Amino acid sequence: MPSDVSEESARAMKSGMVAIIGRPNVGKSTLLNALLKEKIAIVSDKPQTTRTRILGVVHHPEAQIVLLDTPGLHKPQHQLNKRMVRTALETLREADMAYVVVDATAPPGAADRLVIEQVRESIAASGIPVFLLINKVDVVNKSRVLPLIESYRTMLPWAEVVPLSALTGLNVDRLLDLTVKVLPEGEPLYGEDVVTDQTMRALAADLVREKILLHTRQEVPYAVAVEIEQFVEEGKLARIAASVLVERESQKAIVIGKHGERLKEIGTEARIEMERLFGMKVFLQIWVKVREAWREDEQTLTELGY
Ligand SMILES: Nc1nc2c(ncn2[C@@H]2O[C@H](COP(=O)(O)OP(=O)(O)O)[C@@H](O)[C@H]2O)c(=O)[nH]1
Ligand SMILES: [Mg+2]
Repeated sequence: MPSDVSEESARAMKSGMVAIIGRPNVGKSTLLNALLKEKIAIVSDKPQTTRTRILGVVHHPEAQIVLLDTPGLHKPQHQLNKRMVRTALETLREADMAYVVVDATAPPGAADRLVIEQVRESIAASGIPVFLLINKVDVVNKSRVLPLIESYRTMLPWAEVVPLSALTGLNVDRLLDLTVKVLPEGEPLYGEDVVTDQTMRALAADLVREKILLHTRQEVPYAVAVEIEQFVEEGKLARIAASVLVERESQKAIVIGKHGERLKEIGTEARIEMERLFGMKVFLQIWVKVREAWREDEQTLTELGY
């Protein structure tokens, strides 16, 4: 009997990809950041903040969990939105398991049913385990959570149902442990220092967009895209030039604000966060440009990485 077979080597490492799926604004990106304990996905109170698939790697002692945050599933109107929905559904097909995130502050509605229908179709083919995550329980009365779970319970054969708060972190570690249990055995897919596959350019562009979303309302957040024109590292300094695309002159005026005040605030907030994230000084310049109907233009969408 060899004495060097330790308990550790007897327990195989687990590894796999988890798609985070749900309607817009339920807290998918907040959850990704909470699970990673690092902010890599932008978050706002506006729907459709996330436009691309965002990968984050959790290095758990027993598993490597590759999280795939996705744009919210919705009925798409513009070409941009069609691409976003396609991205989410493709991610669901690639994954080893899925989290379906719903919002505890509202009863299941048409938008949630649309999500669950699409997940049902997808898992009929793949058979992957799906967890129902009831998010934002920090702001609802405890007595309302159980009836909510009941109303979702029969909609899909959930592998687990977890009430949680991505904002406060309630049950977030428990979710990780439950996830490890259902992931397949396998070797890690990413190196141990990898946290995300987002490039610095992509992170910079999204941070500028996040600050615009926080400072604007109505149709403006949907009509904004950010393109990094220049990203040059000079020692501990990054020189970043960003173009903000909007669809109309009136939107440009809103983003810039009176005497350029709004754009200045947006720039300062984005720069501070970039400096923290990149660990270097940032010199950020932002221009606002009008490009009519960019959301319908296939070439522009591809150039923007959507
Ligand atoms: N109270 C509360 N708010 C949350 C929670 N998770 C997310 N939010 C808020 O919900 C909004 C949408 O979050 P986001 O992560 O962008 O949602 P996504 O569109 O599903 O990715 C933001 O204002 C978040 O701060 C939570 O657990 N509790
Ligand atoms: Mg999001």
